Amino acid sequence: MGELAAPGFLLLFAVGAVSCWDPSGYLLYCPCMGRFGNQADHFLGSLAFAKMVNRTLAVPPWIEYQHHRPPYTNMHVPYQEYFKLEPLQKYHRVISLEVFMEKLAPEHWPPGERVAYCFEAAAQRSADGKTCPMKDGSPFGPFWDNFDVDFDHSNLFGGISFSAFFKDEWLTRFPPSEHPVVALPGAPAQFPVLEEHRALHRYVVWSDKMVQEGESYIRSLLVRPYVGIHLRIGSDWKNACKMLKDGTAGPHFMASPQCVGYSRQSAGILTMDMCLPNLKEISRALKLWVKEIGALAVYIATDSESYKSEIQQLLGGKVKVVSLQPDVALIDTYILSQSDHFIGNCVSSFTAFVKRERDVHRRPSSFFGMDHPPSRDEL
Ligand code: GFB
Repeated sequence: MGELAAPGFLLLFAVGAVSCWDPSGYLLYCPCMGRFGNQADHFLGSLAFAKMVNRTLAVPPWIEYQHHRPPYTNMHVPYQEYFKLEPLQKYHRVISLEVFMEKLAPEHWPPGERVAYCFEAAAQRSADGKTCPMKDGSPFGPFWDNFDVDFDHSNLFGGISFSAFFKDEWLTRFPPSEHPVVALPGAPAQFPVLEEHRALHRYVVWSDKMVQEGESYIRSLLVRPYVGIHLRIGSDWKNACKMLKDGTAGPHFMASPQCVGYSRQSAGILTMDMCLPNLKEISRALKLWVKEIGALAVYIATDSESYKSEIQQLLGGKVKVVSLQPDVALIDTYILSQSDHFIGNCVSSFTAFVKRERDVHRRPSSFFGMDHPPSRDEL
């Protein structure tokens, strides 16, 4: 996949001298689809796209939707809050969007000269049919408002996509001399992340703050070996999985290629147990893996009920069962990623992040509903 490390001078250019303008141009986008796992999938694809078109990627903040507790609005959390920026430079030139806006935009991308780039089809929805919908509604508007950005013109394109097939087209249609900053309404990437971009996860490295916080929870609450499980069973998820039950969704459903396979022709079966495991399936998988690794503790990460007492009862009090339900969801992903065995949800991109992180460090993972070939009865 051409993952060559950036030469040393580029590292210096990008890390040390962020206020130097990159004549090869910049790529900006709003991570405007889905929550953390979706945004992380899109981030890997966008990083690959930035490298393909040889533009510095302005790494956007994570958008967090805090509608149920203060500040009851979208939060824009800098990438570096959770991960380090420097390891990304080993793959390609990056700058945080915050630094881009503070140090470079005033001179090189000033108000009045901000061009939005989007597909013609996206602009057709605007009043004049020619304006990119950069700030229409949430999270689009609040995202750019967070950086005091308004767009002055639109540049529409059609007949291309973000795939490698159109690399030359991107380079000839948008030379950096004429298009120094390409700002897009969404990620220039597919969801779920393409199989060939999964390995880019190795450049996503936890921030020191996350490691300290995560490790201190593990030390104080857990005993090794421990099994980590991701229970994605909340109401939005129940609704999503209904599409599988009623046949509207096929085997490729959200993040499911991670477990049924990326090829549409040879994709495995996607069962309800894989999408929405019930207590029976959760118990079966847990008993199996607790026994298999001689676990002394179980960590439950969940978007809903934790089934903590049921699981405690199931394991007969010999295994410590912990669920933190932290305010910062990323603490759950950290603890899951460090577990001795992980059981995830095949369809969830929150699980997909943990699975990729574990693959990078060669830690074992499995999925609910998948420890054995599914039978027809489970469909
Ligand atoms: O991460 P995410 O894109 O994964 O979105 P899916 C799920 C969000 O739910 C996470 C919370 O980012 C968390 O905020 N969440 C889920 C959890 N599981 C846990 C957990 O174990 N612990 C904690 N603390 N929080 C997609 C969404 O979710 O599902 C789409 O991105 C849409 O917007 C779709 O809702 C149905 O891929 O699971």
